[in-house]
Parts: sequence; structure tokens; C-alpha cells
Amino acid sequence: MLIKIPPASASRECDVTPESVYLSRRRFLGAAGGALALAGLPVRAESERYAGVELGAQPSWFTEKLPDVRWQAVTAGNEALTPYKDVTHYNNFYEFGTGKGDPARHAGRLEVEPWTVMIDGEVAKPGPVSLEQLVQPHRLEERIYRLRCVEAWSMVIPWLGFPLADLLKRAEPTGNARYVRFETKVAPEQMPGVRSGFSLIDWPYIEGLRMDEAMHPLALMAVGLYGRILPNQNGAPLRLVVPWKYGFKSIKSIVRISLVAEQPGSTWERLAPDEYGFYANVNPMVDHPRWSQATERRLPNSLFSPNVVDTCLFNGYDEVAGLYSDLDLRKHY
Ligand SMILES: Nc1nc2c(c(=O)[nH]1)N[C@H]1C(S)=C(S)[C@@H](COP(=O)(O)O)O[C@H]1N2
Ligand SMILES: [Mo]
Repeated sequence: MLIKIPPASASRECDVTPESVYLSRRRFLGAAGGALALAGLPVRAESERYAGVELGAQPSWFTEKLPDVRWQAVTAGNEALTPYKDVTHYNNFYEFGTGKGDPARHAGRLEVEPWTVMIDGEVAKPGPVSLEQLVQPHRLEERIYRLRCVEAWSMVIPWLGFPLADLLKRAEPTGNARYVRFETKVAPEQMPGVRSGFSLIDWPYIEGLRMDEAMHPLALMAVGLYGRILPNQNGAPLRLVVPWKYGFKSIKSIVRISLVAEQPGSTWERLAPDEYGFYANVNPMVDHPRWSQATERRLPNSLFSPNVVDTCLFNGYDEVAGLYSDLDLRKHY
């Protein structure tokens, strides 16, 4: 029998995936630290293509930060990363449509440069800040978090970002600041979901956190994922990631951060208060009125490989439990 052994160099295009490239680069960076980067490590700024995924060019405010990244600042243990393709092609971003593929199809039209974030309300230092100014003082960290959607699917995503607490401290909250309110950009001409007359949502998309939740070290402002700039469909250029809460709390494409005295009304809570609460902590004991929250589908999955795993209280982030010791989690879902 004749067995043809392909030469090692003939790696097929599908073997070279964004995640394999990412992991090998991270190992390289992790082992050598910043010194190698200063010596000219090729952190590529031009666009690349792996396994049929087009990776766009990256702005210099982002690539300049890469040499100093704290890799693996938080990991998800041994849990496998969700492939880049799924992270960027199975999304919820209703501004671009309600289908899971709509954000990847339409969010390319979102203009993310220039981007300004208004910081206002109960702060000593209010005012508009450019995205570059906002990110500049912060060292980026890689945080590998589980993301649990209220629809009972989940992913494991390696984000790049910095603690929300550090951003808030710079604005100097006053004694009246009890909550943080976040607002997503509204640009009907760029957002087919906002333009559509059928949407139930009253734009802009709004989310909020209690001040102590916002100051928790796990609450992250993300500007990247998989070691690259955040794709538009994942909430470029700046989105919140709160890993112990259902995904809808992790608001995308933020243009306004307000420190406020009263609990802000958030988008899903206003739409269906019996189904979605303000707290939205991941909780296997409190079911959604129309489905169980005891388990979740870890993506990617299929009919033949359902990949169902148990859901954990606070999505497994037990360190936040102290924030809720006085709260009845059944009442404040
Ligand atoms: N502005 C805005 N932010 C949003 C949403 C949205 O529709 N609009 N969807 C939320 C929901 S339901 C989830 S599960 C996560 C999904 O994030 P991902 O697409 O990056 O995985 O984004 C959240 N942030
Ligand atoms: Mo979600």
C-alpha cells in the first residue's frame, strides 16, 4: 500500500486558524515579555486572513499597547476558547438586526473613528473624551471569561481591556454616585436594526451597574479580543464585559458613561421586567419564565454534539458573592 505523507510545510489553510496564530503569538509574548517587543516583535497592523476569516487593519492607539499587555491576567481554567469564527459570527447586537449573523453582516458599516465618550453626572471631572485619550492611561490585560447569554448559550472569550474601576476613579465620582449608566451609540444610517420600524427597543440601548458592582475588579472595559482590535460586531471600539451577569448587561459600542444617584432603567428590564431584571446575575436556580437556566449550550455545538454544561451561580465567579449577601436573588433576578 502506498501511503503519501505530506511534507510538514504543506499545512492546509484550514489548519492555520486565528486562534492558533493567537496562541502561538501569546506564548511568544508571554515568555519574552516586553523586552522582545521593544526589539521589534512584528505586531502586525495590516489585515490578515486565516481559515476564511478576514482580520482587519488595526489602529496605532491599539497596536502601541500590545507590547505591554498583561497576558492571562484572568483565565477560565482549562476550558477551551471558543473559536474566533464563532465569537465573531454568532452575536447579539440588535442595532444591526435580531439574527445571530446580522451583526457580522452589517456592523462593518459602523464608523468607529473618530469616537468620543461623554463622561458625566456625579463626577468631579465630567466631559467628552476621545477614545485614544480614554484608553491611553491604561495598561491592557488579557481576561479569558465565560460569557453566558440569558438565552442559555455560552462562550469562552479572551478579551483585551482594562478594569472599569480604573476608568471611573479617573473621573472622580462624587458622594452621590450610586450607579453607573451606560449608553450605546445610535446611528440609524449605519444601523439597520435601529432604522427598522419593527424594533421593540427604545434606542439607545442602556445598561447599568450598582457602584460596588462597577468597581469590582472583574468588571472590564474591553477594546480587543483574541489579541486583536475588537471587531465591530462585538461592540467596537469600547464595550463593557461583566462576566458574572447575563450577556445583555455587557453593553456594546459605548458613547456615554454617567454616574447617577438613581438605579437606571436598562433596556431589557424596561421591555420585559418579568423576564429580565436589573441585576441579571447568572443563576441556575432562577429560571427564565419560558426556559430553564440550569444548563447552557457551550458553543460551538451541533445537533450531534449538543455540548450541554451545567450553569454555575454567578457564572462560576464566586468572588462576587459578597456583593449580594443582603439580596434575595429570587426577587432581584
Ligand atoms: N448595544 C448593545 N449591546 C449588547 C447587545 C445589543 O443588542 N446591543 N446584546 C447583548 C447580549 S444579549 C449579549 S449575549 C452580548 C453578546 O456579546 P457578543 O456578541 O460579543 O458575544 O452583547 C450584549 N450587548
Ligand atoms: Mo444575551
